[in-house]
Amino acid sequence: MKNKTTKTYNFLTKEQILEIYNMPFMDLVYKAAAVHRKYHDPNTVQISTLISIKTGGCPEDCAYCPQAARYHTDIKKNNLMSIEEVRTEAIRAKEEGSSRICMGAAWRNVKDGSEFEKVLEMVRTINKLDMEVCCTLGMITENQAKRLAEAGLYAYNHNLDSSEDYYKNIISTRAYQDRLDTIHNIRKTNITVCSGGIIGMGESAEDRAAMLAVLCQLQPASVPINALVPVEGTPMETQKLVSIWEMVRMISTARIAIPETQVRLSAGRKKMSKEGQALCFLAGANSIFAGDKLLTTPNPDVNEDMEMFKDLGLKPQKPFEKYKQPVTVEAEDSKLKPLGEKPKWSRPGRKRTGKPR
Ligand code: SAM
Ligand code: DTB
Ligand code: SF4
Repeated sequence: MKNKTTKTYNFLTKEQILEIYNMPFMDLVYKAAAVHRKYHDPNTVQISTLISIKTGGCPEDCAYCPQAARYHTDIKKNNLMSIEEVRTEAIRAKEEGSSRICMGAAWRNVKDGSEFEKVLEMVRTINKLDMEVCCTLGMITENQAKRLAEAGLYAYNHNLDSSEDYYKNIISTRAYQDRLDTIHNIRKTNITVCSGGIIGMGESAEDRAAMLAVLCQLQPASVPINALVPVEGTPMETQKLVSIWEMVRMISTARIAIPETQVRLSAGRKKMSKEGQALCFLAGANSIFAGDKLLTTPNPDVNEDMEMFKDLGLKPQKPFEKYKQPVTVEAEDSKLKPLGEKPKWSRPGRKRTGKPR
């Protein structure tokens, strides 16, 4: 059991990471598997469950995202769920073997007010179920991060998604620095950082290596690797699916570059064979999202996942194996108040260059 400590890490450069990424496939997987075994139990995989607590209608223009209001996608929009609905879904997920709940909201940033108070109560509710609680709510201030920590939040997910260079091609309503600023705010608390990206958006291997180099500096406790799910109506609807070989390369490279992190085999599993996923686990992926839906897109059937776990002899990870469970402070005992800040997150407004490269 670790506390958040200061440690010396071996930070790799983009060039070193690219060299790893381009190793002969067999050498790469062998090396990654060896690193994985040194730092983790290779037969244990964490099962997390996503709950989309507020779906669609997002003001951002992330080119991959079906929840951006400006794209015409076929998703069912929803206002913020009730605390009771979230509790029921979390209990069901726990019964199905999940040890972590990740609540996602289609927000650009968190605003102080009744909706945020409700999210804080959702965090308290799930922490009391003895499950790891993660939130992904967009950009947050230091005070909001502290309030989430006080409520018992275990992790905050905020992806870099790509390299700083390529970011401008996929999002124009915020800058890379905004992402780093939010991560910086989270790191001022005991909340663990979950940050990763998407491959298959037209980025180069150099972009993938550059993103991993930034993550290597940040040393997040968890790194999700998503394969783009091209959704009809988004600017990325015609992107070719990323090959399993690229996915395994990315997972292997993340495992070698950031040995202690949980590497999450995230979006894209629906199109992967079980053999392909087994290669990902061998290469160091030790977490998946289970449940028939991610946030809005389909995910493999839970029974099929359980069958795969049985075939591979994988066991679900218990909660709080890596970091200890936070203590929840009840709303009435809280020392922290909303500050009603209006932070100046940037709007670079750069025009995306049409089709992603
Ligand atoms: N609004 C918040 C934000 O952007 O941080 C939280 C929700 S957002 C949907 C969480 C993450 O889902 C994104 O950062 C992105 O990595 C991933 N994601 C969204 N759409 C995706 C898609 N079509 N394929 C793969 N990953 C996707
Ligand atoms: C992450 O990196 N992937 C998850 C979680 N963090 C929030 C979300 C994937 C979303 C895929 C598209 C969708 O279902 O809407
Ligand atoms: Fe989707 Fe999050 Fe971007 Fe909004 S900020 S469009 S929810 S990825």
